[in-house]
Amino acid sequence: MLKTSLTDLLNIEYPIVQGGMAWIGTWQLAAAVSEAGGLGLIGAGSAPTDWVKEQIDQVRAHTQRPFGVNVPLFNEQTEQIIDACIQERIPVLTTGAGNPAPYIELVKAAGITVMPVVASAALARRLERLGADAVIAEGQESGGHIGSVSTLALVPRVVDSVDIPVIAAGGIADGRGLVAALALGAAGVQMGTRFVCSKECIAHQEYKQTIIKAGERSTMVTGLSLGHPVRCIRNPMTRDFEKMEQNGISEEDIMAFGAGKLRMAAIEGDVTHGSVMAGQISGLVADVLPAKEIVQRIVAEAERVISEMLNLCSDS
Ligand code: TUI
Repeated sequence: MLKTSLTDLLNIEYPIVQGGMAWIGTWQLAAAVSEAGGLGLIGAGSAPTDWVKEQIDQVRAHTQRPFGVNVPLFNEQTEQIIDACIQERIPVLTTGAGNPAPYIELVKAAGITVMPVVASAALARRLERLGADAVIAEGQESGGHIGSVSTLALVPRVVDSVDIPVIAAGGIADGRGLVAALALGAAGVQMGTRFVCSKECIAHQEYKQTIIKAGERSTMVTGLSLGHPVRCIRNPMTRDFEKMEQNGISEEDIMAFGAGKLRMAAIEGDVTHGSVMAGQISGLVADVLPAKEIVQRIVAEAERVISEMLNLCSDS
């Protein structure tokens, strides 16, 4: 069960992709998710190219299964990182926070499967025409850098606009979310927040506990007025950020204030002054589990929900 066009495309067991998260999407998590039968991703974030190469080597040393690298397109070394991915012949490249049109042909020519994150049906259509193998339709429930459309509205629009597999992201952390995504026509899901609270994720314990303590109303979006919306858990840092935006502080000064804040929270564990990027689904995440158990529980729950739904349709 749970074989879809995505499991076929990626040669993976379950239609579950890990979000490629800056700082904390390291080889430990990527290898664990891939070993569990999903697709693990290294999050290049704003890291230098050499770091990404080391992570690729480490994933390869720990699993034979397919994996990917996520490159947010604001990384100053985007071109070098993509070149390194091509040299390394990684199985899958995902992109985020921008339009990857200039890179698709080159990456595809290296035999790499390309799956851009999109926040609109129009960009999904354009990228399919340029050769994208699948798209990740990411709703504004997600953590970190986001678009403006919610998952429930975005995914069916993207599904109706392209013929390639669509991966739903944003607001998904359990088997019910996976089934809902499949019901919308998606071929799989991508989850970030759920995998932050995994044993293998290197995020600081304080960061994981902040997600566990959060409810569904605990996040807010910073940077909307600057055109760089980022969802994080509300804390003194987001309140300061909000005040700066309201008081018309210059974009340059606000960006300088924001610099380094994700590392401060995720690595150093300063969840008061740092940026705890996480999705609205934080409210549903209640424990830290091994990545394998996260994947297995989601698959078992999805299968149970699907069979209950089939019962709803049976005559007896
Ligand atoms: O990339 C993400 N989420 C991220 S990247 C990141 S790293 C960071 N570090 C410090 C400060 C801020 C960020 C944290 N979170 N998600 C993928 C994503 N891509 N969400 C939305 C989009 C998107 C938006 C617009 C993709 C394409 C797009 O197209 C615009 C265009 O040019 O048409």
